[in-house]
Amino acid sequence: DPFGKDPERHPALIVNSAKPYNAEPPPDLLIDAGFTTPNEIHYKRNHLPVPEIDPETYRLQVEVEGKQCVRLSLEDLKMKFPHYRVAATIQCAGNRREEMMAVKPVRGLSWGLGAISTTEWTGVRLRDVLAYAGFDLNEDGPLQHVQFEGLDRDMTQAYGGSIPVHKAVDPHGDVLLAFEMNGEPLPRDHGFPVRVVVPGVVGARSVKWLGKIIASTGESQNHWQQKDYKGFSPSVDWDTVDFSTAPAIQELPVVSAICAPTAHALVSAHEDTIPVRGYAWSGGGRGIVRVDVTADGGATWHTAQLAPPEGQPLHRAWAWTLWEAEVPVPEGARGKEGAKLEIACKATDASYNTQPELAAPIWNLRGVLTNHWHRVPLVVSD
Ligand code: MTE
Ligand code: MO
Repeated sequence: DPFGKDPERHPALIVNSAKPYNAEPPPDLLIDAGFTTPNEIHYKRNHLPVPEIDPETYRLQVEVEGKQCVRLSLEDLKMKFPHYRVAATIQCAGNRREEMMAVKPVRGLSWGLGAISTTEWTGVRLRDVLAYAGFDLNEDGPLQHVQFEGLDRDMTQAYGGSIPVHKAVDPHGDVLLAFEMNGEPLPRDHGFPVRVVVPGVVGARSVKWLGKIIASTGESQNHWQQKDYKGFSPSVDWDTVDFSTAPAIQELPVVSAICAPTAHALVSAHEDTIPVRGYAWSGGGRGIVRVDVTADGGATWHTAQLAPPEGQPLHRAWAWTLWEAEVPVPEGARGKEGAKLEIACKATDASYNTQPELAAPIWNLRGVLTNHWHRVPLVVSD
């Protein structure tokens, strides 16, 4: 069993697939801990068995095309470069896929709203390591991509991907080679001993168990860069899809979700308002400027109280914003036992992007980029 040496996991996680291990925290647990997600309940997304890596013999290969390859030990990484701490949310492209599946089946794991988590990462800057390996930070040259390769592999391939060079070397881009997660060494599930953290970009590019970095003219040719993690029209199906026609997902669109109450929860017939809590986040460092909640299908909206992360600039906002709102029970349902209602939320980011109302117009065969209004059905009870 290639998965026989996978680590132990927290029993509260909802398992979407055991081998490889893919799991998410239940909605209330996801935000109950507050701004940062405890490592044990951070969602876990593995495509392959978790590799066993000896930190003593670990070497990171760094190659800048046209220069000699550099090999760095874990100790080298920690000693040669300044350390940075960055609070960043990582979200899987498939977060909330189960809602897209409800429109029409898709291929992929059935994620709820928990394939997103927030961490204080500690590591060194990718930009510093690239410069050390000979990358000229001042030249806009032919090397337009930075590729990452993981040490997890099966018979045919390793996991990998790439990001555009401007993100990789931007001093405000905060791309880290992280060795700590919330002040602890990276857990095995999250990439021990070193992973990339690409803030504001789809989780798929934050390559875990990092083995190799290549600054290159071309994009990564890895399966997960070329043949997966791309968006298509709702009219494209598995017979007609041509993955070469769509760009690899990098920055993600704005998203939000209601974590409490959960679906089919009871609203007391004696209460006039419903306390609602959730998260909102957008890609590209676009901070959240507003979250609106409705209990009447969008006729009226109640603006949520935001708890934005402290000291995070609005256009370099890598971490999510938690929010809460007191939403009046609509006239028609107030005090009426058995009445059904539905609450929904949508967020607006710093570029005034907001979420589409419905899933059907953004449906795609891989079930990625689900970001329509998040809806939660409720029942009034005594
Ligand atoms: N890196 C490697 N080496 N192998 C993987 O399977 N999964 C990617 C990314 N990095 C993956 C990887 C995907 S799709 C996501 S969403 C994130 O890791 C998940 O990170 P997490 O498991 O720490 O939450
Ligand atoms: Mo992912």
